[in-house]
Amino acid sequence: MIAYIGIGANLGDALANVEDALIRLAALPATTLLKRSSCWRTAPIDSSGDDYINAVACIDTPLPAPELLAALHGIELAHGRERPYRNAPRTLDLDILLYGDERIETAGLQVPHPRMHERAFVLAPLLEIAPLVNIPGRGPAQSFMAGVADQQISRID
Ligand code: A4P
Ligand code: MG
Repeated sequence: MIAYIGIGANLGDALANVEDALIRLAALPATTLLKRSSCWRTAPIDSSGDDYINAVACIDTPLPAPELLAALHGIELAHGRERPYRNAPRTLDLDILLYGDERIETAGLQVPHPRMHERAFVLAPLLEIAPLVNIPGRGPAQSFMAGVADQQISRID
């Protein structure tokens, strides 16, 4: 299955944490890292602390979505992720943005990620590697960029 993973960090060496997450994603069982975006520096949205580093990865994985989520939690834990409160600053956050064209609505997992279309820190790196990608149930990711134009983001060369 082709899946898109959102990566974010704003604690510790955020850039290094994001780069390490990409290495660990590529090392998941039978999984291939097909594409990765640049790293982007982004102002916190509904969150506090330093600017975030965000990126998006495209992987091909045989892992079912719940197992992929568990694997992502394992990578977060390897980076000492703590969850003192919702949207707290974090060493590493990994979200399943898209899982093929599936729509998943369970207690522990919602895909497409329910807020991805409202966030420049997701849309800009996603469109960098998948300009034509569709958000199931919502439409082309590209069509949401105008609505987030006020959010501060910059690509890191
Ligand atoms: N969960 C449900 N669906 C998913 C999914 N598709 N992918 C559950 C990953 N997890 C999913 O997440 C809470 C629970 O969501 C998990 O237990 C999982 O079962 P979390 O990672 O523990 O907490 P969180 O990240 O604080 O919550 P959430 O809802 O993921 O937050 P958001 O909405 O993703 O926002 N600003 C900038 N600039 N950059 C950022 O990366 N990130 C956030 C987090 C806020 N502001 C930001 C950024
Ligand atoms: Mg999260």
